[in-house]
Formats: sequence, structure tokens, C-alpha cells
Amino acid sequence: MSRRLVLAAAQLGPIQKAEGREVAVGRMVRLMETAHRRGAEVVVFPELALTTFFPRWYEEDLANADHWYETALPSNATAPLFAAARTYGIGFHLGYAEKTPEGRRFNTAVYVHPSGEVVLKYRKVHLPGHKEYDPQRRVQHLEKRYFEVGDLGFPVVRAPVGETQVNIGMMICNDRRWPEAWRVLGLQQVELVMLGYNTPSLNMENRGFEAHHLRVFHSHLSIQAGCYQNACFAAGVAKAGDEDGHELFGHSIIVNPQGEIMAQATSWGDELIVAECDLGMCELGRKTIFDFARHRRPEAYGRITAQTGSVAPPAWAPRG
Ligand code: CDT
Repeated sequence: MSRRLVLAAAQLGPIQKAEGREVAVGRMVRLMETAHRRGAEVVVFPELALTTFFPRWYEEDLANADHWYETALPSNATAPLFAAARTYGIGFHLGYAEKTPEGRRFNTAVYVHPSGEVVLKYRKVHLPGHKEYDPQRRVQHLEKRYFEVGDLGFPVVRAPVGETQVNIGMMICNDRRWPEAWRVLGLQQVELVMLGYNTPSLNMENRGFEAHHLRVFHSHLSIQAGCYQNACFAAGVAKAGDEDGHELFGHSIIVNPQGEIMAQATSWGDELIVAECDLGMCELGRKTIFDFARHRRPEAYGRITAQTGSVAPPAWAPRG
């Protein structure tokens, strides 16, 4: 029996610092309505979808940053998303800043069933940027200040998405650049990776030049390689456009297990892209070149978990 899933990636245009949750949520509800009209069974929204990408703004005292975080889901502000999910019978993936009852802060994503139940939660593991104000940078990237490293690993669950049971997993933004993250999902037979991102069009580190076109290339390269090497689909979904003078590059994509782009956003605004995914496509890679049980050699991969930084190799010296 063929296992098909109509997947929607809901790119969001910019959200300005001064805009409240209700603006973003209203736009997201409209995208869910469009997704329903186009036959989608699940909608994937970006990382930190409810607010501007606030880690670009320095705040000395974290308590003054509390307004960026969610302490409960649903809340009054996010309830319309849950209501739309029920009305349209559509599941949704949401990235948001989480503050726990213990006061811990994470960059988090959830997959919500149309009933409103949270099926899967993930907390971002690879936090880019820095913790303290960096005068060398033209724009700050303070994820290490605003969030702890995620403590949930990279979970995968088999759950209903529309009519189909699907092995779903998640990554958030910078995670997509790390093959280790993809492989941990692949080792759990992930079929669909939901992945939201906020990526600036320019590298603001001021530590060497990076050509602008390479920013999108590296994003797509990472997602396409991850899908191919782990025989899965992915929805890579961006926040796009100009947030208070800071440009995010958009270019959301849906990718198949061959690493091909099935759909791509063409605007820097709110935009829905949709693809029909035949989950049977995950089998080919999994049974042939990436049949992990037959071909993986973990005895040769010790450094992957034993080491963080790279080490210099021994120098070769001629014998004579
Ligand atoms: N949000 C996020 O993880 N963005 C990073 C930008 C890195 S520049 C410090 C990314 O990998 O796209």
C-alpha cells in the first residue's frame, strides 16, 4: 500500500521587534487555511516563529527578555493555531522560545496533532553564536546567551500525520549543518525531518569574507545531503526578509530522499509550498547504499563521540 503525505512548508516573512504575537499568529492561521485548501495534512513553521529573531538583540538581564518566551502551549496568544489545527484537521510544527516552570530556557519545536496534543518536542542542540556582547560583530547572535543546549537528544516518533503513520524527527536551524544530527535521526528510521530556520543573508562575524550566494548554497547543500544520506524527506522552513534592517535569506525547501528539491519558496514573504511525499521512497536508500546494518562501521567512528575539537595529525617524516 502506498504511503503518501501532503506536506506544506509555511515560510514566514519578517516579524518586526515591535510586533506582538497576535500579528504572527494571525498570519500563521491564514497559512494553515491555505494549506488546508491545498490538501496539506501537516504544516511546518519556522524556528522562533512567534517573534522576531530576538537573539540579535543584546539584553544584559535575562529577566527583561521574558516576553520573548512561551511558558505554556497553548497560551491565549497561540490558541488560534490550535483551533485552526482542529478546524482544518491539520497537524502543525511550531518553533518557539520555551521557558520552563524551573526557569530554564530552550530554543524548542513541537509537532502538534490536529487534536491539539503535543506529539513530539525537540530542544535545539547546536546553538550557534556567542554568550556575551561581541563588539567585533556588526550584528549580535546571542543564542548561547538566551538558550541552554537542548536536553532531549534527537528523538523520533512514529505518529499519525494525516491518514499515514510517519516516523517524524526534528532539527532546528544550525543543527542542519551537522551530519551527526542527521545520522542520529537516520538511525531511528526517520522519514520526515521538520526543520525551521532563521538565517541572516550575511555572515556578521567579521572574521573573513563569505560570498553572499554561498549562504543559501550551504543551507540547501546541508539539507539535501542529510536527506540523501539518511533516506528521508525534510521540510526546511525559513523566516525571510527584512526584520528591522536585518535580512534573513528565506529559500525554504521540501527535499526528497534522493536529495532533490521538490518545492522551493520564491519570495521573502509569507509563502506556502506544498509537495506530495511518497514515503515508500525512503526504502530504496535504506535497503541499498545506506543499509546501515550492513554497511556502517562504528568501530571506526570513535572520534565522533570522543572528541569535540579537531586535533592536528602527526607530521610525516621521510625515513631516509
Ligand atoms: N538560527 C540559527 O541557528 N542560525 C544560524 C546562523 C549562524 S550565524 C551565527 C544558522 O546556522 O543558520
